[in-house]
Amino acid sequence: MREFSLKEIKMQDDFWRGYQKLVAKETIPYQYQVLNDEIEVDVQAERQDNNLPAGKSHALANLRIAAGQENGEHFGWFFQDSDVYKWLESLAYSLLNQSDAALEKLADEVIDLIAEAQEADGYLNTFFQLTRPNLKYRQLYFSHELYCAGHLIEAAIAYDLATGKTKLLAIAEKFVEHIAAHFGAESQKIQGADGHQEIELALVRLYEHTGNQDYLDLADFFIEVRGKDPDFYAKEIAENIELGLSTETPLVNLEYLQAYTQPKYQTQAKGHAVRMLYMASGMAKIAQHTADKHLLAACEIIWQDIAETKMYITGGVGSTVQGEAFTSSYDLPNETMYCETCTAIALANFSFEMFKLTRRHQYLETMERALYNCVLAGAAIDGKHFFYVNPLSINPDHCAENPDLGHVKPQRPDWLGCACCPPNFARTVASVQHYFYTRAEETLYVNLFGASQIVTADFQLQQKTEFPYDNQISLTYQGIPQKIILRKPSWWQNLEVKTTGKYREFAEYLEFQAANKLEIQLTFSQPVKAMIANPLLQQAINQTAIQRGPFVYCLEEPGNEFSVELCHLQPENLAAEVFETADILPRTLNIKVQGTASKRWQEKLLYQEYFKSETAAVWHLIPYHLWGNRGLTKMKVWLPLQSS
Ligand code: FUB
Ligand code: ZN
Repeated sequence: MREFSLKEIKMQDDFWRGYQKLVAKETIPYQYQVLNDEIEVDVQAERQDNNLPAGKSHALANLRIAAGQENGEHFGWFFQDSDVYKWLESLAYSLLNQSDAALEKLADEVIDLIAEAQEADGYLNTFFQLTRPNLKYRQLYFSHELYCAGHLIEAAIAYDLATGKTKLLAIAEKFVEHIAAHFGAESQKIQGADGHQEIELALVRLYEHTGNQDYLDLADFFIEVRGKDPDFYAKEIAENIELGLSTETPLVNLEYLQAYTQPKYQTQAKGHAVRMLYMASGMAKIAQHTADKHLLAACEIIWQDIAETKMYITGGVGSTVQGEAFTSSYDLPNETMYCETCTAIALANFSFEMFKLTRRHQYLETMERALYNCVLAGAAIDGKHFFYVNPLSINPDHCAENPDLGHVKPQRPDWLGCACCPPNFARTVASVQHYFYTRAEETLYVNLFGASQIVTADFQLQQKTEFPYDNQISLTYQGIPQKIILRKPSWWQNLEVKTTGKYREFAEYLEFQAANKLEIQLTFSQPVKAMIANPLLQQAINQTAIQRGPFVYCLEEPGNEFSVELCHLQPENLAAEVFETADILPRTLNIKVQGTASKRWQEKLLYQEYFKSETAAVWHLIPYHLWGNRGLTKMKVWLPLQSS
């Protein structure tokens, strides 16, 4: 199965296209100003730790210093360059959605700067160039040299696609040449992998873009070499000391780096969550091209471990700030969680790659959950404020006082010292259409819903719908005869299908046979669902989360008479009402449910003997991704069940 080119699909809906316009108009110009330190913004450290870089981005300044255009020192994280690359990638996708000469000019200038910063031999990483040039590729236990290279590659592919300009691609390929000269199976080359996965999936994308098999082989090498020699990092540290290149003697956590064994033997999601998921996406992409059964089996079992035991209902993952990591199964704390925006992006990607690999629809459900909830929560509706971690329950007072919540921000900051999430959000939204449709042989897959159009050399498909605001979809197909497989999401009910052709209905999809023309009309309902968790997930025990369509809902203070902690719901008697407002987004689907409010708060006592004391209450819920857009507020996703 393969993706369509982003040139072939256009979003036309209010929802995603609305977000894409916001990204083009507000987010991309704003992010440039931040990366260029040209506006006063509050750049916060991602958690309470005075040693972390904060106060400014300096990402473009680092490149200017490396290019010899400016004097100064490197500032920020050792992967600060990747912020610029992800910004460029989002800009490129945005140009595909709508041309913008001013943005394109800005991108060309940044690309010229990157070219100047690149060393003559192809190496490019401002942190190592400016702070420790003799340790290039020698501190892989933490280094993000290849992570940054991966983001450079992804940006270069996007910019080539959008503009046909190949300067950035040439920079990226020259860097890859340098990497290939230093890493590889040959004994004289480095037999280890970078501290943060990303190069693997990017190299497969480069292979897909250029057809150069060497890139696929190099991607495969990086997956194969990780964890092959679990002592690799200890040896590199010892060698640096021996050669007098460094005195650093860090303790390397192999689980954190997914380097405790080779990825193909891994059976659980362990360690740093984004690293894990970027690696798994790379593995799935390689398996698509090599049919490697070991990689496929590992991907399937890792995905299952996540989706069945380690994923929040919002599609975020990562249960602890310590190592930004997965913990054990069924450990999903709602207040101290990590749920970094990047994890949801990575989970959507991994799930999509698994769908392309196996054609199994379960992957699309998870991809959709991540996209419509945790990913979108990553940015405010002004497109200029960003969450790094995405709580499912918050009390701003607790955040202010409790050091264990130092990473949980009650409001989206202007920017972050570790700014991986904001441009990741932008590139994901700007390219969201690539998740909507896929193709294999003579089959077209419709994966997601939203007004959009595909135009290729051999067919056209128009999806007309007001979804998510309405419950009807019409599809008009014209082109070569082919099968159309339309996903049936788990949240559809009362489906009615009308078509000018024949179709068969399966549990998870509808299959149509299109001659040269086909019309399909679907009507369905999106009932308000009271979700419950597996009882092994004790952090959600005796609670319910409200979901409608792909959206998980939450309670926050505005619009509610009682404090959110007092809410109790009885799923059988929700009497839910869905209503559209212009409260947050111009079109927001809110939900009103009947429930009760505990009156025990009237007592001053902290503890007392049980007594039943509830009063009827109407609760107003909003889509989770929109929380935190109306000032400082408490917020909750999981709501206690009313005692009977
Ligand atoms: O290390 C690069 C990125 O920064 C990771 O993916 C995030 O988790 C954050 O640590
Ligand atoms: Zn991030």
